[in-house]
Amino acid sequence: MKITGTEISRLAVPLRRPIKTSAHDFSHAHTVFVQMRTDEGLTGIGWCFAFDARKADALAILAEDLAALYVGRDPRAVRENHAVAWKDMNFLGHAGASMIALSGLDTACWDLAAQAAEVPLYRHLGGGATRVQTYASSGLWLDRPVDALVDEARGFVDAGYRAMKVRVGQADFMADVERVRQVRDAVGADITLMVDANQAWPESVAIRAGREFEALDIFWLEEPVFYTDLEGSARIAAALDMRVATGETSYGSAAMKQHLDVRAADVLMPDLQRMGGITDYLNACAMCAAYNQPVSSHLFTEASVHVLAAQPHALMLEHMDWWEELFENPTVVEDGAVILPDGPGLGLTLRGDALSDFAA
Ligand code: SMN
Ligand code: MG
Repeated sequence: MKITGTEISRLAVPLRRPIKTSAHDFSHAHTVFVQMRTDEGLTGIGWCFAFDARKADALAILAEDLAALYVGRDPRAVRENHAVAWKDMNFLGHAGASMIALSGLDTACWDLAAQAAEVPLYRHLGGGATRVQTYASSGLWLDRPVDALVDEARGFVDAGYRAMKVRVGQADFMADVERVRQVRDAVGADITLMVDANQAWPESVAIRAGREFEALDIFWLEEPVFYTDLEGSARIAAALDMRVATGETSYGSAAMKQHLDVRAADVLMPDLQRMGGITDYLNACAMCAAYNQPVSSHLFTEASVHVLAAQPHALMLEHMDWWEELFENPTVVEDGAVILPDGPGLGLTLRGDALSDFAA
């Protein structure tokens, strides 16, 4: 089987609930959508994105450049294909835009490899789980007035979620604590709550805020400090009884190893596109296992669920609804878990009009 070519489409996908965190204020996922074709009529899909149209245009050019390297290669040799792209990326580097551009292609190639084996991707990766515990994450943004925040939290429970993440990170951290307290009161003790500070706090504030969140039985405190401050994050993780989660902003499994070496957090949450796709995400998962640390995900629910279903040490899949409208069979959440699709590969069926509906 050979890859014959790759179509790259630029989409502007509107977010149902525009994002507001201490680091983001965005309304669209400007998406680079990848369709990798084979001589046997299979199509593998993947995608990457930016929050800005011109940045996504730049990603599309880089993805087109890397896609040429896949032509004529066997899609089942995913790691070999990845190595070819990896070598080519040496000049621009294994981080930033070039890494993000690789992720859509590498994901599409894994989709093809599993389709060729006629099994769902999670089975191809050795997974047995047919459902993965998840948390609602496309909402509970920082700009919600507290009444709306509480309503949204109740809505997630009604929709079948058993866990959700509230954005924090205000300079007045006690205002965050009060908002989270109101959510806790509304959803009750049985619902798992996480908080995400999106790197906003100095170390000392993060520790004081963390103590308050511990009293509210918060499952994890995410990205308390600037993402390169691994030692600061490690000190926060050591000072708190609650879990600290981080890793979404760092690139590649090598960065995950640096996190693990200094015990920067209790849970790592590699981001599929910052891992450059599934190949290096799997490498990061293997290292988490070797360091006896749980592994989670960041964005990209549809692809990450396959990776986490194959990790016995997985802890909570992030559920984001951003790309759901592209597919005839959007992600199903039942009783707090994402149900793995049973079709071959990623198991996603692109809606006929999706690419034209959202064309940038
Ligand atoms: C996040 C990251 C990027 C965009 C929106 C929200 C957040 C998360 O850090 O972890 O979901
Ligand atoms: Mg986060």
